[in-house]
Amino acid sequence: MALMNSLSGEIRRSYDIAALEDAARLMRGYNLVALHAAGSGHAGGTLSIMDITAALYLRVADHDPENPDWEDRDRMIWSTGHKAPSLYLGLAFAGFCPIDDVVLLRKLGSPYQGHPHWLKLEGVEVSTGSLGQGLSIAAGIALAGKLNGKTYKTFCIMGDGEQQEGQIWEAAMAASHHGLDNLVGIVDCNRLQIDGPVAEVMNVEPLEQKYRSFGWDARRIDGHDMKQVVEALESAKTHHGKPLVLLADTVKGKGVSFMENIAGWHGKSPSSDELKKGLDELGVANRIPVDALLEKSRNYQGAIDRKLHHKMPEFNHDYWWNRALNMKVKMEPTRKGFGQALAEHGDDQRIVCLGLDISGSITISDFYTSKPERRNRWLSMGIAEQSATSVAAGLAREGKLPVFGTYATFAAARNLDQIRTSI
Ligand SMILES: Cc1ncc(C[n+]2csc(CCOP(=O)(O)OP(=O)(O)O)c2C)c(N)n1
Repeated sequence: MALMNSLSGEIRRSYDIAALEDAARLMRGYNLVALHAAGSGHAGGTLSIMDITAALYLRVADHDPENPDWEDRDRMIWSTGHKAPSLYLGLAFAGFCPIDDVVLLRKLGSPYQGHPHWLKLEGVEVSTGSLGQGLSIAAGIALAGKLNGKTYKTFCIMGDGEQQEGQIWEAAMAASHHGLDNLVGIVDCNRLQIDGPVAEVMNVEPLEQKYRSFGWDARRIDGHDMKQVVEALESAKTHHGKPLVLLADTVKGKGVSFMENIAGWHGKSPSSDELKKGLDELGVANRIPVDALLEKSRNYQGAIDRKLHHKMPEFNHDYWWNRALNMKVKMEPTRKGFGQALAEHGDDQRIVCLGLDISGSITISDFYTSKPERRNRWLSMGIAEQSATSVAAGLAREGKLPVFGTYATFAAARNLDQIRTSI
């Protein structure tokens, strides 16, 4: 089935393989425009998951854009929340919201936030962004389905780097323990994360064997072969006995040659030239009203800027810090000081640095970049903040001086109990 009228059971629109391939190409194009208009966002992973998104939202999942909360709909949980633009385009192409509105990505007050917010846009099942949590939510939704005697399926979209989070494996255990054969995991195996190849940051393979040993059925597919993707997702709809995971081999940045397989395109948006080149390569430049979309985005931003301007107090003099010439100083982000201090003082053999797949951004990697002899004291921990916190506690117990860093939200809230108990 697919996109349907939940009252009459009629199919609203059906897509064959060629139509899905075409939709995915167009969705990739809109994705590039939205990322460019936002000036930030995640190009690599949104492009790698787009074929699966098109297949799921336009053909495989039973859902109804006129009735987003239809109780029998299939549920799609985006554990990998940074791929939100793909989710928005899946919803938009399915008719849940206007396609052109997705260009308001990441704008203040817009429903199309950088990470999905379930209260802002219909069709978004849950808010996500902190990696590793979606499979547990999906397990809860699947459990509720069983309790309520429903036949819907719950699909959970994850990244391969994300598999490093321990919570995934707690959820995997719970899913098989409770016999959740109404749960389908989808892993976007593009083999890259922020700090580099998944195999080097923290190897997660062999995923097939891992899921099987946790009591799941597992199947590897080519995540860009639309026929294979549709066949796998459609057979997942009738799968029984165990929870099922589809491990989809994909290419990060798929469809745009200069983005493909480049870790640096993880969290980057295209410039004007790159946008033009990308749309040409995708063959959709003439099918997307780029200028009108960018104008829409500019107008929205202009209105926000004016609104904010009116809210700001007016002063007789310009008191803003660092404006007056006699007090001008060089502005640098504080995180740079972190890296500089580590570069300067890292010769102390007790110092060990723990990387959490965000190393360049917070500059913790400056510890070793110009000092290769320190490389053995650089410990990549993957996307696993809780375990790394306790690993740091163990290192400290043995006299090391562990330095640990990631974004505050993952290193003060997520691992609070480890800090409270051991550190
Ligand atoms: C708990 C948590 N830690 C760190 C991050 C920051 N972060 C965002 S995306 C990402 C890499 C994800 O890699 P992967 O799952 O392979 O996704 P993909 O490469 O497909 O984008 C990280 C570390 C996060 N969002 N959540």
